[in-house]
Amino acid sequence: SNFKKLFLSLQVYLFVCSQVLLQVEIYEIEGNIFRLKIDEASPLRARYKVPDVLIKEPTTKRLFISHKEAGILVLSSVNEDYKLQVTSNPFQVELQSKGETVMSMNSNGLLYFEHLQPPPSDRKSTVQNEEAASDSSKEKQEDLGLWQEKFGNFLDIKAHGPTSVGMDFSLHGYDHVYGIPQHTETLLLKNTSDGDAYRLYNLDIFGHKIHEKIGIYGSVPLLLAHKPNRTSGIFWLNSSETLVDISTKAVHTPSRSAAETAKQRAVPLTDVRWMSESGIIDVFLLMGPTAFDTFKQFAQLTGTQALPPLFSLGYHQCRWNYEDEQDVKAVDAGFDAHDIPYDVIWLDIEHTDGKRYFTWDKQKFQNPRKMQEHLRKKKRKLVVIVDPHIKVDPSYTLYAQAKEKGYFVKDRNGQDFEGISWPGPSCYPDFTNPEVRKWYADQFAFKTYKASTNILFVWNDMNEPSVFKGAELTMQKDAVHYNNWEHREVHNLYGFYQQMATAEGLIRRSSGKERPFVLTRSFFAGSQKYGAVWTGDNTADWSYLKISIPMLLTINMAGISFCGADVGGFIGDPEPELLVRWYQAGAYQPFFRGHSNMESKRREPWLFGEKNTQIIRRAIRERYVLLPYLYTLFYRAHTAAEPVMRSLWIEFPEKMETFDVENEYMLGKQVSYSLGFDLNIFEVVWKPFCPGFVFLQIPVFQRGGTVIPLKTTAGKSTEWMIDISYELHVALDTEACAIGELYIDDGHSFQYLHKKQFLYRKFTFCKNILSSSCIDESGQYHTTCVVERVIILGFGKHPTSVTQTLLSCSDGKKTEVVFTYDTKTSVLTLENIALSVDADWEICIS
Ligand code: NBV
Repeated sequence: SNFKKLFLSLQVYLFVCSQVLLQVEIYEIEGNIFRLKIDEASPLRARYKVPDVLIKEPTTKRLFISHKEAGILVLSSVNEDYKLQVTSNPFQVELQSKGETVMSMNSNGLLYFEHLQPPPSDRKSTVQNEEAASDSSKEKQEDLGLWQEKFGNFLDIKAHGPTSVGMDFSLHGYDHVYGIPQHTETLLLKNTSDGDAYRLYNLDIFGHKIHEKIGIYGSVPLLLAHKPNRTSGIFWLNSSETLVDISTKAVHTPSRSAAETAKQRAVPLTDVRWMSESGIIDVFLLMGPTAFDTFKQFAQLTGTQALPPLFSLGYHQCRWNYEDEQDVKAVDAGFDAHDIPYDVIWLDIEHTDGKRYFTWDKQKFQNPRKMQEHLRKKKRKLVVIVDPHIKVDPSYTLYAQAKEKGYFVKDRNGQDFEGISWPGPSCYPDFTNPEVRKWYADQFAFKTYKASTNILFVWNDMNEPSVFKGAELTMQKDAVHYNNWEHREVHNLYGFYQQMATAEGLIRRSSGKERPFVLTRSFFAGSQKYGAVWTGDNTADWSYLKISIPMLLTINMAGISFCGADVGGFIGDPEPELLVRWYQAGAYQPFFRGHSNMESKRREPWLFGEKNTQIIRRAIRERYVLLPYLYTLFYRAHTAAEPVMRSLWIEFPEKMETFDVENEYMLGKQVSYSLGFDLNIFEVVWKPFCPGFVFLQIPVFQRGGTVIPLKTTAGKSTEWMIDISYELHVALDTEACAIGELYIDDGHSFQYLHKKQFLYRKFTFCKNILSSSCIDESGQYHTTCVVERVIILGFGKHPTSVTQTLLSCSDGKKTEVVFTYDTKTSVLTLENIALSVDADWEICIS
């Protein structure tokens, strides 16, 4: 009778240890997302619930009870697309979409929840009083053992005792799972039946090996599962040390059809078990059904990629270290002398006064402001490193202030936690405290950060946090943060918060006007909102170039499009061919920075002979020419959560042969990059899974059916290129059609957001007409830039005439266009056109 009773959420209570009540909450969230939360109904003290990662409290939808019987409750979404069957004994939840079981939870009975207990001493007395305990002394010792743990020489005192949580999920019909960066592993997640679980625990591992499941630098607890007709995701929102076990198997189910009676169908199934050291179980089930839907769902929860300032998509030249002002000027001049574009030169830790961040080494950088003015004139930028550790030095203002205000993370005895890092003894700001973040952000104000100017941007390194001589080279888990939370609860958030505060600081120093650029080494779910990440200290070896692709694809899947790997490899010295190949790869990756270690030989692009300089120059120039397309992709990442760099399966979700490809990927929908192809220019290649890829340059292909906007040539930096005209590459599909788009704005401010100062255009080629139209009429941005050249690839016949018409112009006059046609390659080139980028026009070919 109560069939249609409406529920906002379902709350179920479970008992663990036959004494402690757990509360289960199940929600449906707008946009095909479900949330399952499990916490103790009345814990001894609150358990940690990750704050600041979800951009807002998700909007829940109504679920209703569609079936109820002893021990079973079926909840349905309003449109009945989804059903959740909740069983009580054993507790299990099965999630169905239109009758198809997609996921089930706790089907292997691995749900566990270490409920909070009184400390052993209190408990002993309670228990003695009650005279109810078994009093074997061994048992007591084991009991105590759970309240502390030894790690090498480190003793971790667990002030609140054991607190771990875990649960298993079965993904039905799936045998391809991806995600959970960051590991130096393959794109496809491997079975961990060997006992080697994927670990999510941000660590600084210098000289890390490849093909390891230990976590490095950053963590995003998001796993995606894919099968030909569906993609699903599991987002396990927990910032403590987390392990993920994966096991894929074939399950034999009885056949349903009569014809198949004798046979059994083997259906793949992947079990994923998540285990975290503390917190609660708070998990989001992203129901897709497409990969792009899961990206949107994750972005709906954690935000989209911040739109980078255009300069930051250019090439970055870094080294540990560019020594002094003369060095900076010489390297900068070297780029001009060798006609290589670049946008940013970077300063590593040695530029500071004794590793006191926000200061300058007065000998080496006597006039940093003048140096920045010099770079500004060259239309270039500077990035400086700002690590989180703060030198213990009462005469260092930053230290003195933080000390006085009580802004440092504390040790378990309530003293400022002191670790060793580059400056020697150091303390660590507690970025989990909003007041500390505000104070930190204020340090970037021009008047506070002496000799900083608005061309200076920031790099946050060592923010796992890295603590020399610390347990696993990080902060002890029993250190204490804001609101008395132990470090173990917040560990994976430390870098996330530092980048958040830094980005906020850069926005604030410009009174909210300018977009920040902040690169971080450590990251978590949601870091995309604050800037870029890189994969850390890789090695100058071919295997690291190869692994950079699956690593970056995985980071992209986890919502962080703006990522890259050190070009050339940070540690060691690449042989020239490796360096050249790395530039060619990096030019087609979202964040493009050459970087090298202190001990590595100098590596500026012109140091390897004229031939290699020429190839590197060509790769970097190609990057600059491609920037209109890349910037448009970032706009899509920012507004529609589409990853910039995509594994092939994302674009070809039904082609099983793409599911494990990791030496090839798509840049947006239209360009594919492939490590190791060598073909002649403009040769049409027919790929088994997608006919119509047209070869552009080693080893890059344009997908048939697309229009890519490019600049006609590269300039010295992005700022030099503002007025350079555009070129469209139209690659026809088998129907002789193509589409593409172009996004433009001022490249640096928030006016695209607040004042609609943007231009969003569409190019369509159909029935031999190429037309330019507006995608978003609300865009107000104007440019004097024109489309100067159009290259149509795969045009079937020699045209007799080509005309252009400006549609916005009332007379609609047709004018002739000069063209050349190459019969051998079917390439039609239209030259000297001058059609405004911001106008509607048509080019007709007959
Ligand atoms: O600040 C020095 C380096 C930096 O160049 C590198 O990119 C970081 O990943 N940093 C690590 C600290 C020292 C590493 C040995």
